[in-house]
Amino acid sequence: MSDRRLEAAAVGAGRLSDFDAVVIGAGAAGLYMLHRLRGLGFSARVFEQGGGVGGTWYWNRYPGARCDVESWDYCYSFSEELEQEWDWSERYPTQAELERYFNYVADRFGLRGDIRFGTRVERARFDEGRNRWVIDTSDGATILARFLVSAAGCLSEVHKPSIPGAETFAGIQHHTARWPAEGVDVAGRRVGVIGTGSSGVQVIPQVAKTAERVFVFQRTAQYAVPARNRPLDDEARRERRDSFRARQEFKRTTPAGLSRPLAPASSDLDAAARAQILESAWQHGGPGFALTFDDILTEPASNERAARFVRDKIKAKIDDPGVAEKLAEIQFPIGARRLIVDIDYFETYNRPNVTLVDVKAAPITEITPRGVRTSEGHYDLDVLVYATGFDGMTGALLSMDIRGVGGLALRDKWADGAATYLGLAASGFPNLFMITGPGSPAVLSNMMLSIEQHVDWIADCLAHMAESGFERIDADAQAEARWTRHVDELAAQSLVGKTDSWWTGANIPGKRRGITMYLGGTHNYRAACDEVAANGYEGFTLTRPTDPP
Ligand code: N01
Repeated sequence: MSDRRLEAAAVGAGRLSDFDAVVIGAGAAGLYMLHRLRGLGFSARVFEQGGGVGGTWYWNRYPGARCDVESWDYCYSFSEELEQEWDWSERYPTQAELERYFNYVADRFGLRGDIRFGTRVERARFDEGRNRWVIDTSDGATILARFLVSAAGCLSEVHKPSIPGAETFAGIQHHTARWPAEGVDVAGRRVGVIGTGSSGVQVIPQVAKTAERVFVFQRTAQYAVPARNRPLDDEARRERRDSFRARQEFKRTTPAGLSRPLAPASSDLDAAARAQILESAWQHGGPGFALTFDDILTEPASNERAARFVRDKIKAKIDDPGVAEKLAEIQFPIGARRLIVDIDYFETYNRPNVTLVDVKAAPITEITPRGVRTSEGHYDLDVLVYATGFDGMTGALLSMDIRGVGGLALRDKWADGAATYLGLAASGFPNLFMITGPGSPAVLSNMMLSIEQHVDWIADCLAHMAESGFERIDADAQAEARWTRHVDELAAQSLVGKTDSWWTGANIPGKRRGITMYLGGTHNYRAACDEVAANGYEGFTLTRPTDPP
């Protein structure tokens, strides 16, 4: 049956609705986008595959899951009332507290009524004749929308490596990002954890507290700096609330969107000054350690000084010199992969029930019904935890079948790498916006700040279109090519672009290697987006219904 006839059948069955905008995802980005759309008087519908709001903080329920950006920096700033009403209890918020926050926001702004939970967007195609997106959802409905906004997230598409025999494991197995809400009882059990990225580093100390044995299968040793988490007392909360607006303004002027002071160049300092700065950053704790010097990601010598400092700190925490060596044998520049922030991670290896298994030296060969086999032996397990990460940046977008002008599939357009204009739009996909899409600072920044910046930019663009009678916007191919080249050039100057990680797509077999995030800093990125808007959406073609085709 043709698409039009399918639609006609859907209308007949009462399954077709027409909205100004459809938003994919009810995480931090989707919730705020819905709020702004409502403010513009747009009819909108959000589709969320999870059973509740919060996105990342809905799915990642594993023990120890916690944000590593400080609570008062990792929250919305669009509402002064919200900022006054909500209190954070710790320096770094737990998954549970963040999920409560997003539920509070959904209720506070009455957003739930426009969200369809447990419903995935499967397909979306742009109908050029009507300038409408035709969207098919997992519940069998077809929806028309003038605008389609992806708030699907940068880290939503789970990566589970294909290991021979994985399906035969007879025990309990879960990916950290699909952890069951009711939890998993590991008490007295033998637990294996594959992966030592941010998720593995958070879950391992927690399961080690009650499990009989924990086997950590480490392929790549990683830097981690202490979180130095602590509860916030009334005084600390008052101080943060009072300084919230000023901190928010300051964050907008910084490269990563964090409220820490800007760093000096390592090469401008003598050895004593550098040592003092590194020690004080270590004592302060948190991901800002990667920003200790402003040349840390560009100057190999500056990077190596900070890297050596952390490797020595790691070794000093571990009782067994052989284990210490394996944990501190880190062979990439610090900060070139997402710097991990830990709570008692390395100390956990001093427990008698925790064993580090070096699967770089002796790779995993198969998963059996009873556990994990490496080239050196078999590890009997009752529970297997996959802390193996995500198909980042493009995974969620490409898990849907999105087709633009002429039926071009986004998957085909991006077969050789994601090309976007400003990380907000893709040429040939009119009226589609991406929040924190590839080509924007995204996960290299404070996500809440970047989400608000994108949502505000999109909402302002929609308001401009409505006021000026435009019904269609598409990024120009030349503007997209220029921006994508700029993103690539910035990546080439940084140590980040030269290192294998999920940031560079190296964790996904067959994925084109290359960094898809904008490395020029959120402050410069914001200025670039603002300039495009101020120049009448330069680099985009806007069309009125009366314009000739
Ligand atoms: O995933 P990862 P993640 N055999 O890709 C290993 C955010 N986040 O979920 O490095 C053996 O970093 C893989 O090994 P290797 C944050 O942005 C934030 O931990 O490829 N091992 C690696 O050790 C973060 O960067 C927070 O050699 C295999 C691990 O799995 C991002 O999410 C908390 C393997 C994957 O690490 C992703 O972090 C959590 C195999 N076949 C996450 N396949 C906070 O805010 C994969 N691995 C604190």
